[in-house]
Amino acid sequence: MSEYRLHCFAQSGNAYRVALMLEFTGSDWEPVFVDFFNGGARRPEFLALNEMGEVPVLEHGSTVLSQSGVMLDYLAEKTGQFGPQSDDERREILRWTIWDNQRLCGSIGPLRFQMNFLPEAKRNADVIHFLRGRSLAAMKVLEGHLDGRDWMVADRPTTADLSCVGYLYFTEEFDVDLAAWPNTKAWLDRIAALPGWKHPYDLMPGHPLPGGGG
Ligand SMILES: N[C@@H](CCC(=O)N[C@@H](CS)C(=O)NCC(=O)O)C(=O)O
Repeated sequence: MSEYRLHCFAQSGNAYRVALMLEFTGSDWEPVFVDFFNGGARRPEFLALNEMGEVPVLEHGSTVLSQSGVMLDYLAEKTGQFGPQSDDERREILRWTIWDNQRLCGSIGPLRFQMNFLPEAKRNADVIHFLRGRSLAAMKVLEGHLDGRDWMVADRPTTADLSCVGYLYFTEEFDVDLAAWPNTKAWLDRIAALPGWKHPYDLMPGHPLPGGGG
């Protein structure tokens, strides 16, 4: 059995950031497929791992973690990579990770879900409009922050970068053309050029979905 086990599925940007961290750090890890679209995160055995009913979950020996931000922090500490080198950096990484979870991926994740994975009869144009507004507002903050800088927090990539990219390699699935977001595009290309980078659909199991989409 691998040292780390990540409960995940290919369409999950929340899981992607942790899978990417495991890959970038050369960790010995394996994905454990959660059949999310068929209720896999609501089954008793999954809820026993994470009472929040959310993917991802990371297992490392007897340590079981939920919340990707916690996992990134844990892995930075365990591997000595992508972590802070000062108290100021630690606070900045935390600040952007919380913002990402709440505003950036916290808006894009449900937007993409509404647009791609919810059965068409259940999609709601008002909800999509609302989430799209929030997503674009957050992307504007990101685009502005990346103006004149290569990485989110430091002069090197940190877990703040890995957190924020969660859903941004799926932009065509929520109808965003990165040509209009040059700083974001250049930053995504920089991350994709790091050794070990893989697209989420190549890194985690479950793509393509049997019925199409994602
Ligand atoms: N802040 C959490 C978000 C996790 C999350 O929302 N995961 C989605 C799958 S990508 C989920 O499990 N959603 C379950 C639900 O909305 O009920 C994290 O970063 O781990």
